[in-house]
Amino acid sequence: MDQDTGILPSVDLAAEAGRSGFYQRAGAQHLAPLWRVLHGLVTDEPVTRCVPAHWRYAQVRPHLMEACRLISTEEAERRVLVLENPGLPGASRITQSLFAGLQVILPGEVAPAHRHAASALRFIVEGRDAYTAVAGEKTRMQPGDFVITPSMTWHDHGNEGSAPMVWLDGLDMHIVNLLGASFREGHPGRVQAIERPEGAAMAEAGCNLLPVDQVYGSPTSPIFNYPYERTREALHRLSRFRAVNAWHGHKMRYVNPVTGGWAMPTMATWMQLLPRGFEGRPCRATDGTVFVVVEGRGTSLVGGERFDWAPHDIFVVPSWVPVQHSAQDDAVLFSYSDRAVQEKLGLLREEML
Ligand code: GTQ
Ligand code: FE2
Repeated sequence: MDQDTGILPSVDLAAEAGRSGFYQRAGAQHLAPLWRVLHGLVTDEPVTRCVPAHWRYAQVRPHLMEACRLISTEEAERRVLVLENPGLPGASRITQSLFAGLQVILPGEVAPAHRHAASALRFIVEGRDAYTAVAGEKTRMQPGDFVITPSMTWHDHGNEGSAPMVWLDGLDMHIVNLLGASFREGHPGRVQAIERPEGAAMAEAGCNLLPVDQVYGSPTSPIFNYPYERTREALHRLSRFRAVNAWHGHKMRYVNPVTGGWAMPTMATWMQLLPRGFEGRPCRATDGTVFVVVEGRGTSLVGGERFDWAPHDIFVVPSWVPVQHSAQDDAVLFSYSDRAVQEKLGLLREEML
């Protein structure tokens, strides 16, 4: 099959040349022959230009710091370096469907309030005590925390700490844009009004209890900060009594306590502990997945590529490419993908190899 046109090799090239006038006349009426593109549109297996890729934090960080010298959060709105999949340059995609970027905010800086239809996740990489305010409530963010900005909620960020703060932004805007459903608004003020005390969401939804009189309308978890302290404790505790999964190590999914489903309607999120010496078996799935190394060193084989990773590194596994992880130390990996969407649409396929 021809990669560009999707045309089958069975097509008679001389006859095809004889049809060129027809193609031109039909084209003038905005009509195109499906037979020239069919097999590129409906592929036998997932086809994506997205390739396996690895960003070493040691090589990324100097660029984040240089960006801090070159532009303020005020001017940039968000000071973010986009993690561009090398197979999709200029597309602001790390996988076929998802965005990833590293955002940096310096002590005293504010990233002004706005809201949009796209949902965002934040995974904290470095620094302490910067806050994000979401829908009238602030949360202070620490390394390893998983923080959610639901669709159309006002959000602003600020660094009240004493060191630069870096986090990974994961957004679903390419899914929103595919559907033609994007909206965005700037807040009239620089920051939104704070209407709830810090910790309100955690008390209401993060303690295995829900208020009896609360009505839930949003598909997003009411918990908007899943602190690493608690995630880490759970992983280490369960690793002491629970059998390790041969593919995933000890892998937990972040859940919405109201529904038991994913914490976000579009993006699935996980945290996994690979015990020291773990040698995982390969698996593949249709959801291209972004991994962030939280702790430890190890190696992931992604298709034919070998990624030797260290804390704060990021790597991506494209759709349907086999991956297998091994760990030198006790290692912890955060990950996210579009699995929440694929499951809802009945599209997810997974193979344990
Ligand atoms: O922090 O609000 O990386 O709206 C991209 C879009 C971050 C944010 C991004 C955003 C944000
Ligand atoms: Fe935003």
